[in-house]
Amino acid sequence: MLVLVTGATSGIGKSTAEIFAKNSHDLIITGRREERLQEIKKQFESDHKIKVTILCFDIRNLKEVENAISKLSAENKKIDILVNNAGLAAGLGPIQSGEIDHWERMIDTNIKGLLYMSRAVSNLMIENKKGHIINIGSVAGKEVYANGNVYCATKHAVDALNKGMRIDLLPHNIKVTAVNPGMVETEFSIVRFDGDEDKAKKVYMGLQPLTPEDIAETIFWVANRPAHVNINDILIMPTVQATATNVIRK
Ligand code: NDP
Ligand code: 8X3
Repeated sequence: MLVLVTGATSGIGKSTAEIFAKNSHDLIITGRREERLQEIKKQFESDHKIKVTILCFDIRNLKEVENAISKLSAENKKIDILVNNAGLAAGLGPIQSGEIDHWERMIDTNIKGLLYMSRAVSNLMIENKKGHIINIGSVAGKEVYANGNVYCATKHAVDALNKGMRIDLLPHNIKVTAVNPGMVETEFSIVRFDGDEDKAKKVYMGLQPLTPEDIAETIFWVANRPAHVNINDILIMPTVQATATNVIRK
């Protein structure tokens, strides 16, 4: 299988790329941090004897997305699985004082970036007469929590797009799945709090969050169901987290 993972430079995306690499699948990995992409390529190609293609671009930029996908070799255009993972939360505060730049980053990345990638890659999948799009949503796409307003809205949009894509791509033998995690310890909270690592650590203090590997294993399982089986939607939480806000801490 050839697997394209967006946002593979850290967290869930990197672990997802790794589990497919360990299982001998070729990869196309994307992100903005080229040095990290190069390191990952070098490591995976030498450890797992697979081929890794790097696409370094900002998913918010339609031209960059279309360029990157249209320039893929004929072999690399036969993408079996697209993991729409690149995304972020920026800020955590009430709507009346929300930072416009935070809102635009989240909307442009989590909704528009995901749409640009899905449009470009689903057309290749239609040509190949098969494919599987795995959208990384969130518990924030299932419920809304205080101060999560715009992030929750973007993940609710992913939830809706996941359903819409499944309907539209049904005649084309393309599976569509959403994997929706609760708290996963990655660079997510560092990004959310604009680089404030102390604040980010507090999010996971006194509890055992999910690891990016937990989510990668779920994605890998979803991707490996028989041809006639599609997993529509999964909500996966740490055992100590019942809802977005009901968490047990020590
Ligand atoms: P990380 O911050 O560790 O990883 C985010 C990835 O997205 C990075 O590889 C980053 O790459 C990429 N990315 C962000 N913005 C852009 C952009 N403009 N263009 C291209 N790539 C971009 O966070 P996670 O691994 O936690 O997040 C992955 C996904 O999981 C996100 O969609 C997030 O919303 C979702 N999620 C996370 C949860 C959590 O608790 N961690 C829970 C539920 C869902 P680079 O910076 O190199 O561009
Ligand atoms: C990330 C999970 O609860 O921080 O999507 O919004 S949460």
